[in-house]
Amino acid sequence: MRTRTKLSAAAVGLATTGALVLSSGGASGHGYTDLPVSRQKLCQNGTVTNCGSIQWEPQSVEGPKGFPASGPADGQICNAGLGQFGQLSAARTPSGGAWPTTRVTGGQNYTFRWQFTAMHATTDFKYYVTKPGWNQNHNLARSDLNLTPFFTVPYNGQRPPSTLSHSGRLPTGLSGHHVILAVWTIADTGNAFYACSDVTF
Ligand SMILES: [Cu+2]
Repeated sequence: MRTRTKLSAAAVGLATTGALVLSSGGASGHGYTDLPVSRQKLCQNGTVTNCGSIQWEPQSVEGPKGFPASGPADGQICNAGLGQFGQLSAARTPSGGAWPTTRVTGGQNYTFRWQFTAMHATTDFKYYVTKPGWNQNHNLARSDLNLTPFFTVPYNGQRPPSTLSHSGRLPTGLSGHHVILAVWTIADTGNAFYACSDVTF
């Protein structure tokens, strides 16, 4: 399911049959958040340019599960530790600008949404947010985050629909630019999917 595998499979598929490309696509499907819009989605839809290969596969930000005790290393949380998607963890976009933000209101419910290209058996969804005074000038790290999720959706090993929305209350006491980290933990593999969304409270 790593990109290298998929790229080589796709290359073989181009040289041989379309069926191989199709089976490769099926095996590599996963998911990402689009509400609030995630960095990988901003790269995919062209709002943020020069992101590299993530623009072709915003669903592929997959890394070890177990955050925050384990999971991707500090500075690589938003790219799930995958070097080819490193742009996602940078404090600024590839062109040096600020990541576009979604406006949200603390203390109110927000409807988070995932888009899935494969509906894996799911342990849960967890949402984290940066702390007041977080360091906005380096790659996101655990020290920037409140490591207690503000919203958890247990899923008991079920498979989600292709689009999943759930409503959770945003924390109070935050203002200005923050990052929401969404983590989709898979029940039957060692992996989870990571999505960082920039918001303005
Ligand atoms: Cu998958």
